[in-house]
Amino acid sequence: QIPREQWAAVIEKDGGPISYKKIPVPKPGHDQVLVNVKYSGVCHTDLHALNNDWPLARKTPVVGGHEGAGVVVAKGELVTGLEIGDLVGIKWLNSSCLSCTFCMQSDESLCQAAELSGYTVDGSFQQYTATNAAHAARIPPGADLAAVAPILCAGLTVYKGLKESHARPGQFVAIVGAGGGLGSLAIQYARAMGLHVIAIDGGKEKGEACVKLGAEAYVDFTTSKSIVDDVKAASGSDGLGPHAVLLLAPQERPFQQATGYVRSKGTVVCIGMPAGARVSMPVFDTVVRMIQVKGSYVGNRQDTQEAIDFFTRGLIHAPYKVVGLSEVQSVFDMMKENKIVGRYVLDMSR
Ligand code: 8ID
Ligand code: ZN
Repeated sequence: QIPREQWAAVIEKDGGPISYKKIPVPKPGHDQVLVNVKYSGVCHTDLHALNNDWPLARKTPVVGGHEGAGVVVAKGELVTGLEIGDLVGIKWLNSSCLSCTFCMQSDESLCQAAELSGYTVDGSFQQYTATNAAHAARIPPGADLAAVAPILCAGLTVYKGLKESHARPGQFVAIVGAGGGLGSLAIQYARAMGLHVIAIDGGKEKGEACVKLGAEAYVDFTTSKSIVDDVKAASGSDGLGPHAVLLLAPQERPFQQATGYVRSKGTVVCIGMPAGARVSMPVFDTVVRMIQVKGSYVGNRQDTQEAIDFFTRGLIHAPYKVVGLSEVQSVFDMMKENKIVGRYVLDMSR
C-alpha cells in the first residue's frame, strides 16, 4: 500500500535550514521505478546543493539526496528488468538520454540531458523517490541497505577515481580528505585494489580512523610543517612520491599542493569540488616531470555495479552512523565544521 503523503527533506532556501515536512508521494513516469527508500547517505554534494554554491543551475524547491537504497514498489509501463520487491539504489545520475555520443560510449555523466538526483530532480531524502529504471543501481537481495547506501555516490565515485588514476597493485596512492565520506571509502577500495595508502586529513580522530581502515601513513594537514615532504617520505623507500593522488577535499589549498608531491609521471585526480576554486600548478614541473592532472565525475552504470560488487564481496567496511531523516540539518551542521568521520546515513522511517 503506497501512501499519498510522505516525509521529506526539502531545500527551499539557499543556505538552509533544510525543511523536514510532508509532501505528496510522486508517481513513476513511463521509464521510472518508484523506490521506497529505506536509507540515504548524506554527501558533501548535498551541502553544496543546499548552499547553491556551484555554477550549475539547481531546481527550487528540491528534495535533496542522491545516495538512496530501497525497494521497488511501483514501476512505469516501459520498465523491464526490474520487478516490485527488487532492491535498488538512487544515484546522483538519476537519468541520462542514453543516445547521445557520451551515453553511447558509456560516459553517461557527461550527457547534456542528464538529470541529477537532489539537484535538478527530487532526490532520495524522501520515503518514496522516482528514478529512471535504466540508471537505478541493482543491489543484490539480502544486502544491508544502510551499509550499501554510501556506495551509491561515495563508493562509486572513489572507485571510478582510482580506476581513472591508473594506479596499479603495489603502487602508492595519496588520498586527500581521507577521513571524510568519500575518503574513508577510498581507503577501503584502494586497499582492496592492492594499493599502498597515504591518508591526508586533519585531526587525531580522523588519523586514527584512517589507519584503522588500512592507511599505512597519515599526514595531518593541520599540523604538518611540510605536506609535500611528509607525503613523499611516506611513499616507500625511494621517497619519490605517490603514483596517484585523489583530491577529495572540498577545499582549494590541496588542489594547488598535489603536483608538489605526486611522483613524476604520476596522476592527480580531481574529485572534490570546492566552490569557486581553481587548480594550479607550475608549468615547468608539470612538463619536466610529466604529471597528469584530470577530473573524475561519479561513474557509469557498469562502474556502479562493480563498486557494489566490491561491497557485496565483503571488501568494503567504511564507518557510518545512522540518524533519522528528521535530523538531517544537524548532519549538515557537523559537515560544515568537518567534524564527520566517514558518512552519516539517514533512516527514512524517523
Ligand atoms: O563525482 C564527483 N567528482 C563527486 C562525487 C561526490 C562528491 C564529488 N564529490 C565532492 C563533494 O561535492 C565534495 O566537494 O567531493 C567532496 C567531498 O565530499 P565528501 O567526502 O562527502 O565530504 P566530507 O565527508 O565532508 O569529507 C571531506 C574531508 O576533507 C577534509 C575534511 O576534514 C573532511 O574529512 N579536508 C578539508 I575540508 N580540507 C582538507 C585539506 N586541506 C581536508 N583534507 C586534507 N587536506
Ligand atoms: Zn555524492
